[in-house]
Amino acid sequence: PASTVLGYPRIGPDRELKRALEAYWRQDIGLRELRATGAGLRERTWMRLAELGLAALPSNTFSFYDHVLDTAIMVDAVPGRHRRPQAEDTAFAMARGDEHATPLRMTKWFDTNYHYIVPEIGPDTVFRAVCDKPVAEVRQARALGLTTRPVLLGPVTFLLLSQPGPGAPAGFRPLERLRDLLEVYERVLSALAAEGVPWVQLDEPALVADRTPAELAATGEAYRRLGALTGRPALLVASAYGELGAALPVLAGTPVEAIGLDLVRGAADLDAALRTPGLAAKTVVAGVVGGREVWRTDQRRALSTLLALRPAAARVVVSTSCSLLHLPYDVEREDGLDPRLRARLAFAEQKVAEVVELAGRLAGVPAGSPAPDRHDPASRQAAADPSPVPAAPARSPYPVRAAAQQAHLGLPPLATTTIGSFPQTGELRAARAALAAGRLSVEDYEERVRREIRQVIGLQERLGLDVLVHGEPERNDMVQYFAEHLEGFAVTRHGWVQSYGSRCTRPPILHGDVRRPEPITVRWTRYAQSLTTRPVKGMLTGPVTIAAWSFVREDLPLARVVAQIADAVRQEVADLEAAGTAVIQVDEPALRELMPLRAAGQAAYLAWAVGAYRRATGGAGDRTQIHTHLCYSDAGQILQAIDALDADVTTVESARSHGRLLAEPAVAAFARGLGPGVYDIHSPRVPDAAEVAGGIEAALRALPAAEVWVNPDCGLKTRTYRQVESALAAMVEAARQVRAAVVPLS
Ligand code: THG
Ligand code: ZN
Repeated sequence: PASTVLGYPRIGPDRELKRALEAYWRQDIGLRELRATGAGLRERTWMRLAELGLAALPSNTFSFYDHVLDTAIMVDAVPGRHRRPQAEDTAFAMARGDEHATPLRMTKWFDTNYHYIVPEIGPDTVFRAVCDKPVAEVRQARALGLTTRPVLLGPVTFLLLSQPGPGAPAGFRPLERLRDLLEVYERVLSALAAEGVPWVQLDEPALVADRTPAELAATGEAYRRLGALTGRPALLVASAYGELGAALPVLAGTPVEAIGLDLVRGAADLDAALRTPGLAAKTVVAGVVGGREVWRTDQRRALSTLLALRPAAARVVVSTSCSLLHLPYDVEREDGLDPRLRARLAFAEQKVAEVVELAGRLAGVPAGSPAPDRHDPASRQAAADPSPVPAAPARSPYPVRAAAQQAHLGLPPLATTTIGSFPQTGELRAARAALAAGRLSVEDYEERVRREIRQVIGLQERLGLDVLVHGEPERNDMVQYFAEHLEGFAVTRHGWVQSYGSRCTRPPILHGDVRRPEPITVRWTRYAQSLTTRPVKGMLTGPVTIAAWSFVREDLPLARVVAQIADAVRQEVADLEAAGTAVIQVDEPALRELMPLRAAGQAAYLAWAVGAYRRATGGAGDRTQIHTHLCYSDAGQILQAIDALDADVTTVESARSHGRLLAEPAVAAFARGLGPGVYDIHSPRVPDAAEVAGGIEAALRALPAAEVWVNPDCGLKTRTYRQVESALAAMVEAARQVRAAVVPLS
């Protein structure tokens, strides 16, 4: 029976890759040991997939950091500043930067919580085939007696996800380099054919977003050309994260042997496939098992989709809707979950078993049997959706509030603050583990947390920051923490999912109605405020982000689920305010992430998402300053929506995108507090005051001084105290210098 998956988690069931990477970066282990860890993880994955009965195994889905980055290295699109003798070190220099070079930008991968490294492509980038990695994985699997299907990021998606290199002329688009890049892909395909590889998978998820006629034409050209290569492996072009729509007939008109469809989020591709005659001679790799959801697959429904598809294609292979990268490994290990909930869940291993089972069932239905009647329950998002009614806005217009807040807070222009979290020390993590294991009492643990808060407040006072934070020492993760304190959520013990590089999260599982049994953050914020006369910001996560970074129930429209969370956040805002908190930050870093990939659904999404945010924050009084923070959101593109959030101050990432944000016309029109991050916290590099001052001055060229806030571009959780102390000292010093130089003394 024909079965496969488009990709698999790679971090390791116990985050073995994370541990090895971080040990290598600390120079505790060498490259040999790091490579051995990688090889062990790949072997384990292939053996497990084979054991579960999967017919066709993918390879090259492993990565030491990110598969888009690996693709840039495979085509030798490596900026000169990042070249190192070993490919792994080149990748790490590109991804993380080091004392010699700033890193490439990092951004969200489609509508997921995974982040990829953005390649830089210019008119002069010299492409060259560097096939070592895919070839080495094929050989490693072959030594185990296994034939694999190497997975490559497709050339069209690779260029569409790239950004113009630093020297590129205005208006240059990386896709202009497609023809040159195809030469390299031809060489890679030939090299894989020479290894005896029968099939190669080319991932083209960029085709599920709206594409211009020129982009679709380029796609057709690319696959006609790769298809015409002699002596090549058979080609599977796979989509994911939505429907191919207009791209489907384009691909069907090329000589590729197989097309992969996401029949979960892109269910409309089923009818499109039946109307696409070019598919009749091809294999359709049918993604009927969801790679984004943790719920068990409805086998009857999936089988009916597979049977309906049969007449459209020469062969139907059962598969997943996308790579299983976004799921934890194994739900069987979660013995802390309510068994009734666990019985409804499927993580990566269970999804593979579902694919295998469906392939067996499909094979058991004789070809030519009539397809059963399809019942297509409208998809959840499209279901009749009584969009939540935003609470009547209790707040005055922004200028009125801003004056009230200024009178109350008395902050200087270019006020300095941080995004909320301070470094999570090993000691703190150990204390949390000891608490969980019953080796530390709640009282002792809470005293550890209070000690950390005292240190963080003391540090910020010494550095001279204007708006302080308590540092979030009580939180493992900004979403997990709230999920642990709200009804309706379950949390896992081992359910780690890669976010970027070595960093992972454990997405909570939202399975029931959300309710806040009692205040969650108030006592920590109140304690921090008791230690200082400067304002301490309350720190909350917004309703869209809590939903986006969880696995959510599917029996209610998403807008309704998010509105329930918003009501819980609204109660927390009210309690913080009642406790005397003058500044409350409600982060919405995932606002952009849940945005539909196609324009058609975006306005409706933003309307309900913004409505939920206002429902969460709109109960605050005028004097209470509401902050929000968005990470890697290409904030310029959704600044209008950010404006509609009606927060008083917005902090955003902008350090790594080299002032691109500030150039957006919408920034000049943004008449509220704005803190474009002045240094990149995702890199271990520590900036000096002059560099930060440059960032502040750039902001002042786009915005009036009264609106500019000075802050890092994200939370400081992943940094060390050494890095944070120097960087924040530089930041405060830079703000002081610029204030003295450009802001007239009043
Ligand atoms: N939480 C969640 N999702 C996120 C972020 C987050 N998505 C976007 C962005 N932030 C991604 N960044 C990070 C940054 C740090 C970590 C994870 C994602 C991180 N994780 C710890 C690790 O891997 O060691 C584990 C944290 C824990 O103990 O729970 O540092 O902030 N949900
Ligand atoms: Zn951030």
